[in-house]
Amino acid sequence: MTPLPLSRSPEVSQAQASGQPVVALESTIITHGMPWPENVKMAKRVEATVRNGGAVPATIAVLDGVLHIGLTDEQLEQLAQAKDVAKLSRADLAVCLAQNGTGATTVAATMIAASQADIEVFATGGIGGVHKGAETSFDISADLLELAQTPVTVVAAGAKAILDIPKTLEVLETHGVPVLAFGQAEFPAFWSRSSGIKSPLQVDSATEIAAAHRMRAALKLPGGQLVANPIPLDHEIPAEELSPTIAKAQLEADEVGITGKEVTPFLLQRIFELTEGKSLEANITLVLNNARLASQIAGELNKMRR
Ligand code: PSU
Ligand code: MN
Repeated sequence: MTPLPLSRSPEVSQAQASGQPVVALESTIITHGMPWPENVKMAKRVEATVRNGGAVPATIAVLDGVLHIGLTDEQLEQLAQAKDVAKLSRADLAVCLAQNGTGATTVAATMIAASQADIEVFATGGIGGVHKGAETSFDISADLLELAQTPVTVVAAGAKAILDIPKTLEVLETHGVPVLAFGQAEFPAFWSRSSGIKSPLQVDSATEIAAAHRMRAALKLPGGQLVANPIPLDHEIPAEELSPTIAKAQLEADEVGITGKEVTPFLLQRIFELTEGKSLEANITLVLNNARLASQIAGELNKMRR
């Protein structure tokens, strides 16, 4: 069989050899989710937060045909500044590796890589979901189907208002993905703690999340879990405040005819521009908050037998 060109950073190799907890981090949030230079600052702060939480960060990306599990600061800087980096989801990963290409991994592709590298927990900001108007566009992120088949617990801040939250939850339910709101009954909506929609499930500690992860394996169920961690109170932006901006960005996307994998990056960028950075600041805060929780979960998982 063709061997997988996978390379762990020395820090990640050492952590795994000595049984320390590791948290996976994605790279599309760096290349397509935030503008330079805030993107690289965010990436480094997230890594520092994971270390402070007692775990080792593994930022994942494909560089020149190698699937990297953990990047050096130099690799991170290069990726964050590079123009036209490919956005790699499940469909693109093998082709990029085979062509010796370079690309940033989405939630779906990062889950695949994490699982290959024996990493069980992954922190990000927002996952992809079912877009508004999906009944005609069929735009449903591959992230949702990945959660149904790859055994990684993903910590995100719920779903963005660029997505249709009820439809996103329906698809997750259909595919048997546990959706766990952390510390509250409501499913959080990324920039705000409330969405007006009850979460399918609630958990109140990292220990419970880790135990549920292990129990899923005991049941021999494929797939992971989605932990929906609400943004810290002092940073939330009320839904009413952002909704005209989101509607405007969406209208523009339709007018320009944006489709496929360009939809999410286009909307994110326009929303950052239209809010003059306010949404970006909140976005960074919630990623850090998710990194903190993911480190705790990784620590708890380490205490439990596989
Ligand atoms: N949502 C965000 N920030 C992001 C993304 C989503 O708030 O950076 C990125 C993630 O990498 C996610 C991807 O996996 O977009 C989903 O893209 P799509 O909707 O094309 O599947
Ligand atoms: Mn899509």
